[in-house]
Amino acid sequence: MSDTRLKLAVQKSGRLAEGGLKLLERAGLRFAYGRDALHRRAENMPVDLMLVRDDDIPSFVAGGACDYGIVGENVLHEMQARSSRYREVETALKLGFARCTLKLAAPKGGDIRCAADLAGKSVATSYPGLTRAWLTERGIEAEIVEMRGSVEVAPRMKIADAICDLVSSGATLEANGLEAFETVLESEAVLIRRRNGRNGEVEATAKLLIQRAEGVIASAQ
Ligand code: PRT
Ligand code: ZN
Repeated sequence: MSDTRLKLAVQKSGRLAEGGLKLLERAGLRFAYGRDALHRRAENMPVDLMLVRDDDIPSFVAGGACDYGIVGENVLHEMQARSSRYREVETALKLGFARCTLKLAAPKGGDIRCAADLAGKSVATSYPGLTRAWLTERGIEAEIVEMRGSVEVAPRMKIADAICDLVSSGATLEANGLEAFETVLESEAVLIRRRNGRNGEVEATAKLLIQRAEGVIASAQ
C-alpha cells in the first residue's frame, strides 16, 4: 500500500458499516476485495479501506495508521474526554446517518427525575468520560460505574441507580422500565481526520471524496 493512497478506517460490521460503505459507493468508489479481511482497495480512486472495530478508529487516525475514519460522534467525543491524545482529531464532515442520543435515564416512577437527583447516586455507562464531564460541569457528584454492554439492565440488577446510554428508538429503555430525563450528547456518523500531517496527494483525494460525499448527503435530505 503506497503512502499516496488515502487510508480510510471504517467499521468492519455493525451500525456504521453498511451506511459508511453505502455512502462511499454512492460517492463513486468501487471496491475490489483486499489482500485480507482487514483491507479493501478502491479500483477507481487511490483509496484503501481498513475494516476495524469502531472504538479503534479514533486511535488509528490520531496515530497516523489511517488518514481518515468514519465513526460515531459519541465514540470520538468519549475518546477526547478521556485523553489529550485525541485533541488533534477533528470532524471533516457530518455524514447524516447512525443518529442517536446519549441520554441519562432512570427507573420510571423512581426518585431520580432530573440531573440534580443524581447527587450521591451511581450511574452505569459505557461512556464514563462524557458522563463524568457532563456531571462535573453541573457540579453533580455521582459515582460512575463503567460497563461494556447491557447497560440498560444495571438498575434492575442493582448495579447502579441510573444509566447513561445511547438511545435511538427508545424501545430498549421502554423494555427495561427506564425513562430518559436528560440529553448528554446528540450524535451521528462523522468523517474524522488529524488536523495536519497528511501529504498533498492524499489531501487532494480526500477533497474530491468529501465534495462527492457532500453531494450524496445533500441529495438524501
Ligand atoms: O464491534 P464494534 O465495536 O465495531 O461495534 P459496536 O457494537 O461498538 O457498535 P454498534 O455497531 O452497535 O454501534 C456503532 C455506532 O452506531 C455507535 O457508536 C453509535 O454512534 C451508532 N448508533 C446509532 C447506535 C445506536 N444508534 C443504538 N441504538 N449505537 C448503539 N445503539 C444501541 C444502544 O447502546 C442501546 O443498547 O441500541 C440500543 C438502544 O436502541 P433503541 O432503538 O432501543 O433506543
Ligand atoms: Zn464498538
